[in-house]
Amino acid sequence: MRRVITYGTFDLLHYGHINLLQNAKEQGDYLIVALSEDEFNEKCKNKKCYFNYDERKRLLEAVRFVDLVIPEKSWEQKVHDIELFQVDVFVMGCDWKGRFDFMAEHCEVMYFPRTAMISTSQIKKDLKNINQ
Ligand code: C2G
Repeated sequence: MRRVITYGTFDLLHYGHINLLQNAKEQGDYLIVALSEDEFNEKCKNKKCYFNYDERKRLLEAVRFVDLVIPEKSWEQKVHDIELFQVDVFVMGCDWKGRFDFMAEHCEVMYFPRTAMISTSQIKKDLKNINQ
């Protein structure tokens, strides 16, 4: 079984996330999503999510490309995750291109194009404008 992993916040789950998850799943047979916990988002990624961890996890678990959701608690857990879950492929969107090349010692590293014209922050901005 070829195992794939990806990491992210996945707040206000949208079709850009789904495209990434589909691309990731297509690289293997089993997709693990390491989902940023609320504390990690706030302290390390400067992100305040609309949906909390449990709500984001629930949404991801309903996506047919996703086989397992685990918590992302720190930037440093990735190599441990790769070894623990015997991961073959690490996938991220191209906005991270190069940032995780060090992982190539442990598994394949793949970056996919981001989906244009959609992001969680843009959704929030658009909704704010609608209500003004
Ligand atoms: N993404 C995408 N297209 C978009 C928006 C997001 O392909 N229009 C991808 C991102 O490149 C990322 C994944 O979807 O690979 C999740 O995006 P975010 O939830 O914004 O996650 P991020 O803040 O990039 O967290 O340790 C790594 C971090 O946890 C990644």
